Amino acid sequence: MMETVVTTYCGICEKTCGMQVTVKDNAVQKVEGFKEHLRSRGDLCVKGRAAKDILYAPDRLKTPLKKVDGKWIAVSWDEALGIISRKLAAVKAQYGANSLAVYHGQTYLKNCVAMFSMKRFLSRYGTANLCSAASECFIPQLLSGITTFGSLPMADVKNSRCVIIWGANPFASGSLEGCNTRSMRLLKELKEKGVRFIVVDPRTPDVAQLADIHLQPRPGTDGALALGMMRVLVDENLYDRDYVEKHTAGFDRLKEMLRDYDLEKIEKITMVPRSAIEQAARLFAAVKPASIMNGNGLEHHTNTVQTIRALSILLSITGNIDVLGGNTFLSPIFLSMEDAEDIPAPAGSPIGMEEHPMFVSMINQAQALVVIEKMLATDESPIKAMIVAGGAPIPELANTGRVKEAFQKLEFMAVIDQFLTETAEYADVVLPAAFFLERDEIATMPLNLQNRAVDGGQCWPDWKIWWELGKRMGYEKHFPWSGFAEAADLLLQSAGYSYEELKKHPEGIMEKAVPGKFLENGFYTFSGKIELYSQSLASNGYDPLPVYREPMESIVSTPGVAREYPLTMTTGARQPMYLHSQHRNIPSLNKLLPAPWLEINPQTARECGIYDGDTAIVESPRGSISMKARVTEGILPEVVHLPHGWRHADCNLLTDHAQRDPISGFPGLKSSLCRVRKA
Ligand SMILES: Nc1nc2c(c(=O)[nH]1)N[C@H]1C(S)=C(S)[C@@H](COP(=O)(O)OP(=O)(O)OC[C@H]3O[C@@H](n4cnc5c(=O)[nH]c(N)nc54)[C@H](O)[C@@H]3O)O[C@H]1N2
Ligand SMILES: Nc1nc2c(c(=O)[nH]1)N[C@H]1C(S)=C(S)[C@@H](COP(=O)(O)OP(=O)(O)OC[C@H]3O[C@@H](n4cnc5c(=O)[nH]c(N)nc54)[C@H](O)[C@@H]3O)O[C@H]1N2
Ligand code: SF4
Ligand SMILES: [Mo]
Repeated sequence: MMETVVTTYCGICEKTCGMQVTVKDNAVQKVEGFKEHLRSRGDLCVKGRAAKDILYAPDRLKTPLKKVDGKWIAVSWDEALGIISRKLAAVKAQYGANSLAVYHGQTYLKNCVAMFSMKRFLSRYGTANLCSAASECFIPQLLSGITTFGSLPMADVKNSRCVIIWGANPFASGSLEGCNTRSMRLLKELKEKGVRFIVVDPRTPDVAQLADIHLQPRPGTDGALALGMMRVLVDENLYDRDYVEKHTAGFDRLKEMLRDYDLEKIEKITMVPRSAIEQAARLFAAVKPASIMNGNGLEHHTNTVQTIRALSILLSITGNIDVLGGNTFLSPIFLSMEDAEDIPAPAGSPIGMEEHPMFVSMINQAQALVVIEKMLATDESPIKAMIVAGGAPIPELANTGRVKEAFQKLEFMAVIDQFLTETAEYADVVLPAAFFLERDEIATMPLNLQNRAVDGGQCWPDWKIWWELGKRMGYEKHFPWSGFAEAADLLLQSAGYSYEELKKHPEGIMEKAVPGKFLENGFYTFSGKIELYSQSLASNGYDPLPVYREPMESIVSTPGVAREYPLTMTTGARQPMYLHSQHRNIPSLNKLLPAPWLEINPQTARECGIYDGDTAIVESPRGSISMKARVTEGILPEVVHLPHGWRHADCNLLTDHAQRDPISGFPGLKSSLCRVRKA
C-alpha cells in the first residue's frame, strides 16, 4: 500500500502540538512536527518525537485483563465490561451511587470527547464523586484569578519587556506555545532582543540561564517575597498610581497590611537578601510592560492560593494586568459539557465540599486528597468502588503509602490505561486504552481535531470505552451516537463549529484575545475592579488580603518536627523526557535519564556525610526512600529536591495529604520537611 500522511496533534501531554504521521500498511513509519499548526509551528519535544516508540512499546496493554487469585488473565471486552457493569450496579444498589469515585489524570482533561462521555456516564450512574489530578494541579491559579479579577490572566511573554519566571521551568515543562523546545527558543530570542528576566526558584533550573536576577527563596515563602517587593514599590513610590486608582479596589487596606512586612522580616522568612528583593522590585517597576509566568513551584504549597494572589497584586499595582505584554486574559473556546436534560443532578455534593468549598464548587469535582482521607478515617469508607481513567493516583497523589491503604479497602477497582501501571496493580479489571495515534479526539487550545493514524485493534479510544460501558449498564439512550463524528458534532455545536469544519482546519482554530477589554468594561468581580481586597474570599471566610502564612509543616511552623527533619523538601521538577510517572519503560527516553537523583547542596551533603553519587536515604514523618545524590551548588543549603514519578523511589511516600491549603485543598508537595543520611 502507498504511504499516507495523517495530520493530527500529539496527545501525550496537554500541550497538543501539531503532528504529521507517515503511515504505511496500518503502521506508523515516522512522526514529524506540523509546521502550520497555530501554536506549536512544527516543534515537538523529545517525547513527541518518540511517539512511535510509545505506540509500539512491547509492554502496551493489548487486551482487557481480569485478576484471578492475584494473577492477570486476558479476557474479551464483552467479559470485562460485563464484570464492571455488574459490580457497579451491585455497589450502587447496596451503598448508593456516591460510593463510586472516579479519578482521571491531568492529560485526560484535554480529551474533550472522552471527558464528555465520562461525565455523562457518571451523571447517569448518579455519583458526584469525580476527582482528578486537578486536586494537585493548576486550580490555585484559577482560584486566585477568579477571586482577584473574576477571570484567569496568563503572561503575554512575547510582548513583555521584563518577565519574572516564578516557580516554573519552561525549558523543561514547555507551555510557551507548546513544548519545551519551542519555549526555550522563544525565550532565548526574547533575551537576545534585550528583554529582562527575573527567575524566582530555590533551585537553579535551566531557565535561570536567562536571569538578570535569580532570587532563591526558601520553598513555600514566595507569598512573603511578593509582599516584600510590594513594600518596596509602595515605600519608594514606584507603583502605578493612576492605574491603581482607576482599576483596583482595596489599595489602602493593602498598604496598611504591608506595614507588617518590613524587609528585615521578609529577608528572615524567605532567606532572600534584602538588597536582592529591592533590586528585583525596582527592575520590575522600571521596565514595562512586564509579566509573570508562574508554575508548579507556587502551586504545591499549603498557602498556594494567597501566594498566587500576591503575585497577581504585584502585577496589578504596577499596571501590568490586561495590557499588551503584561498578564492578559485569553478567550478560550469552550465546549459545553452540559448533560442531557433528562438526567437529574447527582444527590449530594462531591467529597471535599465541607473542607474546601471554593475548590469543589469552582470545578464541580471532589478533592482527591479529602477522598483518600475519608476513605481511611473510619471502618466504613464512603467509597466502595473506583475507576481510574488515564491517571496515576499512585504515585502522583500526596502520601502514596496512605493512598495504597485506601485502595486496599475498595470492593472493586477498574483501571483504564495504556500500560499496566502501579495503580493498576490494585485493580480487579484493567481496560486497554488507545494511544493518541489510534484514535480521534478533540482539544480546545487551539480547537483542533486529533485524527486516527492507525487502527488500535483491541485498544479502544476512551470515549468508546465509556459509551460501551454505559450501554452495558442500560444507559443506551444516553449514548446514541453511531460514531465519533456524530458525538463530536454535538459537542462542537455549543461553540458554533462542526466536525466537518474542523477537518478543514488541521492547523487549529484560536480566537484572538485583545487586551484592554476588562480595563474598559470592568472586571467580573463584586466591585467591577481588580480586587486587591477580595470580597469573594472575605465572604467565604478567608483572608481577603494576601496575608502570608507559613507552610503548615516548616522549620518555622513546626519546630518540633524540624528538630528531627531539618531540611525543606521540594519535589517534582519536570524533566523533558518524562511525563510524570510515564515513559520510564521507553528505552529511547529512559536512556536520557535512567535513574532519579536527590539534589543536595555541598554544605548539606558534607554535614550528612554524602559524596556525589552516594546512595542517600531520605526520610519524612510519612516514610522513607532512597536514591543517588547529586551534589550541586544550584540548590539552597537548607533545601533538597526529589523528582516525582519514580516507582522505586516514590517521593510521594514522604509528602502529606492531610495538611492542605484551606482554599484549594492543595498539599505541600514542594514544602515539607525531611532528613537525609547516607545509606
Ligand atoms: N516534560 C514534562 N513536561 C511537563 C510535565 C511533565 O511531567 N514532564 N508536566 C506538565 C504539568 S501537568 C505541569 S503542572 C507543568 C508544570 O510546569 P512548571 O511549573 O514549569 O514545572 P517545573 O518545570 O517543574 O518548574 C517548577 C519550578 O519550580 C521550582 N520550585 C520548587 N519549589 C519552589 C518554591 O517553593 N518556590 C519557587 N519559586 N519555585 C519552586 C522548581 O525548582 C522548578 O524549577 O509541566 C507540564 N509539562
Ligand atoms: N510529589 C509530587 N507529586 C506530584 C507533582 C509534583 O510536582 N510533585 N505534580 C502533580 C501534578 S502538577 C500533576 S498534573 C499530577 C499528574 O498526575 P496524573 O495525571 O495522574 O499522572 P501521570 O503519571 O501522568 O499518569 C497518567 C496515566 O494515564 C495513562 N494515559 C496516558 N494517556 C492516556 C489516555 O489517553 N487514556 C488513558 N486511559 N490513559 C492514558 C498513562 O499511561 C499514565 O499511567 O501529579 C502531581 N503529583
Ligand atoms: S509537548 Fe511534547 S509530549 Fe506534549 S504534546 Fe507537545 S510534542 Fe507531545
Ligand atoms: Mo500538573
